[in-house]
Amino acid sequence: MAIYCNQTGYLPHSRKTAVMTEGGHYQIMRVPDSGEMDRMADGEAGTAGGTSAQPVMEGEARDLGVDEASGDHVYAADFSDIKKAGVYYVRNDSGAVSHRFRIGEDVYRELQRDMTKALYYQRCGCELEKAYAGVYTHPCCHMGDAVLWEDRSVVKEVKGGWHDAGDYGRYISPAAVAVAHLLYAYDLFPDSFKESLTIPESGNGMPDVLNECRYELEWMLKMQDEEGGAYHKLTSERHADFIMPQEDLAQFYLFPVSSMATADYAASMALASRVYRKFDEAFADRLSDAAHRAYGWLEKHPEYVGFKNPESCNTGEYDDTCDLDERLWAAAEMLVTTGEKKYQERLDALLEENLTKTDFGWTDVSGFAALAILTDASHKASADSAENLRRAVIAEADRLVAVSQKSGYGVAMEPEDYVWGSNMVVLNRGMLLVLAALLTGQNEIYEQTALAQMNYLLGTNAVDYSYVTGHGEHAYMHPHNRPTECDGIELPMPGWVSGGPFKTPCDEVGMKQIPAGTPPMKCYVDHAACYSLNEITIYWNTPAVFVTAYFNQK
Ligand code: 9MR
Ligand code: ZN
Repeated sequence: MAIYCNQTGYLPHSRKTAVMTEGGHYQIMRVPDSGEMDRMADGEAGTAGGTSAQPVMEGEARDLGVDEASGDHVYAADFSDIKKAGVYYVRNDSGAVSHRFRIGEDVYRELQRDMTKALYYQRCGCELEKAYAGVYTHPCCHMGDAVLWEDRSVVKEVKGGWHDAGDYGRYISPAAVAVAHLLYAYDLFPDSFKESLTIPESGNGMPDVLNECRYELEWMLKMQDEEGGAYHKLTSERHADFIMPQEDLAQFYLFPVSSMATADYAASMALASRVYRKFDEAFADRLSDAAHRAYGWLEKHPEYVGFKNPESCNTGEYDDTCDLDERLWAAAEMLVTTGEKKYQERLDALLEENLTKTDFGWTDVSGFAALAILTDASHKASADSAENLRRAVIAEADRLVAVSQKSGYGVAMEPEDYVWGSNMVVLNRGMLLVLAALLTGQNEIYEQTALAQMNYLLGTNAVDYSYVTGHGEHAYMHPHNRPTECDGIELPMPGWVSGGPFKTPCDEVGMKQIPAGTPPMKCYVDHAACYSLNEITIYWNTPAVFVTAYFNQK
């Protein structure tokens, strides 16, 4: 018997349910805060039970039937009516208790901050100093020049950027997508980004989320070739062993330009030029110039230029079979940034293709085109194109609401959606629901369903884990992340989203520990060797920042 809840907490006006694997009677217990405890000790609280938790609500669990993705028969303990800020837990008649959680307006604030600050720890090519990194310091890493994979006589200085994940590679499409999640979040919800992240640039007049993104963007600016194409990636030939980044002295290579990377590059650079313009004209001009040159490359290369790892190379491939969604995003961003007719025509033409229009991941970026066009205050797209995108967003949001309602855990995931990095799917769906809420005057069902995705991420799931380090009584502890494994510090850096369950794990430990036939939602192990279940990446954190930033505005 178990009771699962969002171990971080619930906003006062949100729908709140814990999921139980047994039916019957439940009670919601409120833990007195320290001020109340002091008053009780002074005898002011009368004889109401000393300093222990008090039941504040009770009810009969609702039978939800069998949840397909977990195989569990589950029951809901609803406590939506509790709005008073405080610390609570759920218990039932068999004596089972949930982890503690908070109710409060600010439950997602520290979470958003930590998930954003996490990117600072990925900085490459600089020292992480104690003043900013606390115990997670390390000297400069990856300081050497890179050479072109295809012509070793060409040497380039391409230091900087964020390590992509638990490995030390840096890849353009994932970088573009991560930066985009953050820049759109800042652009739409600026009030949620007022807090300092305590990074070297803090206090310079620019919001810290933009300071942090600039670290990545400055590196991206170096990743463009003379013709405007973006190198697909910058990595060593093989993944480093489990060593600290400063110990990784392998040669890094620039791998060939791909159309996918170049289109993502054009789109994210155009977006960045818009967002940074009011803070730094010169930087915005550099970004805009890079976007235009990348777009020029796309026009010169209308055909798909893919990327495959050379035989000897085992670092991330980030390949794709279609670049039309990337080209769609690029056209949309160039249109919103410049207002030029030629981008409008290109966008109209690409929207005739059979594309999804609602994804925010590294393989399918079509949702960013919708986001850019539908939140453009000056309505530069044709009315038909905007309507086409809007319809796609609302239809997908409605589908996700239905999937979420069917799930016993409230997550908008079908059993087959538990792929490598399933938490990215969960969070990208959270983003889509937020976009739908934005387009419909904060439609409550979209907002509540977006929050349900956060509930799942933070503990309302069949393995009882909060998938964010440092957040929740039972947060996962062993991310597949080289520095975390090597730094000798027990606690991982806070604020890292795990990739999460994967129905067909492909790392050795995961394959060994997860019996065949395990339901998809339970295909998870909190083990540092599980790169297909428990890695971290920049682009699994950033959609969570987007979703929490929406809810932190209020
Ligand atoms: O996140 C990527 C996932 O969607 C793919 O299925 C997987 C296999 O191609 O690769 C993941 O990306 C990894 C990348 O290749 C290298 N850095 C770590 C990434 C996360 O595991
Ligand atoms: Zn590095």
